Amino acid sequence: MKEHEIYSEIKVPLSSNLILRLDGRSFHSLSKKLNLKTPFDYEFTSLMAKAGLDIFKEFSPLFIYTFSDEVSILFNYIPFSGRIEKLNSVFSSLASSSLTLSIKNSDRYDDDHDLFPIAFDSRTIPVSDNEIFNYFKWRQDEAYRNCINIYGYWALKEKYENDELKKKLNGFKSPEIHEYLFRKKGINLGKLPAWQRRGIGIYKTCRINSSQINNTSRQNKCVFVDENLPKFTKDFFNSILK
Ligand SMILES: Nc1nc2c(ncn2[C@@H]2O[C@H](COP(=O)(O)OP(=O)(O)O)[C@@H](O)[C@H]2O)c(=O)[nH]1
Ligand SMILES: [Mg+2]
Repeated sequence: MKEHEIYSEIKVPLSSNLILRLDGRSFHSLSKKLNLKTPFDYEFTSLMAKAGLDIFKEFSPLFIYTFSDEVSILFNYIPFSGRIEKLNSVFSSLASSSLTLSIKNSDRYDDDHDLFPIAFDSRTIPVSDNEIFNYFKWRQDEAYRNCINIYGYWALKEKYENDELKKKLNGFKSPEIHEYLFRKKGINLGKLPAWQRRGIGIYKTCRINSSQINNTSRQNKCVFVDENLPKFTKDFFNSILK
């Protein structure tokens, strides 16, 4: 029967860098079931980052980036010899079980919730060195677009009903949303917490440990969950990918 497993040896190109992107399945429904806060729910976002951190601890990729219900993972090696079935299934299930466990263990979510098992999909994206920055800039731009739309939706929801709300939101350009939020709600989109505008990164960074006993200092690399990401630049990637 083994010969029927015809996809199991399909591999990503071993000479490329590898990115995986996981995306939560039907998280719009999940957000309703869990009564997530709008525009942003910090606790949920932290649990998404925790799922990223669990992946980081298990597989030591170079960089993980998360916003909303998606997680992108950049590797400097190719896990599972690049076998696509393995990559997609293991990483999406690791994220799914991490988030399910975290939600179950969280005080905020009581047992009355019929929390259906959470699922993520996964795709494998081989990129050249030059495209690493372009990829993450694309996702970070999407995070900011998402942030503007969510705040716009949240502010307009008070005033308009479903269909009219959609029409109104579609007709709004982002400077108009900025203006509306500032005028009506006193919210300056540029001053929102960085994690809402730019997402969260997980990567290793240096920490200097000094010892007074023998007067030495040593640089340790430790995993850092960065909720204050800058706008991505090539320099940012050059520094964290060293
Ligand atoms: N209320 C709330 N919802 C969130 C938050 N983060 C993610 N979501 C939900 O997750 C969805 C993710 O978008 P998308 O992947 O397109 O939707 P899906 O196809 O239903 O998973 C959003 O539409 C939100 O409903 C949050 O912090 N608060
Ligand atoms: Mg989704």
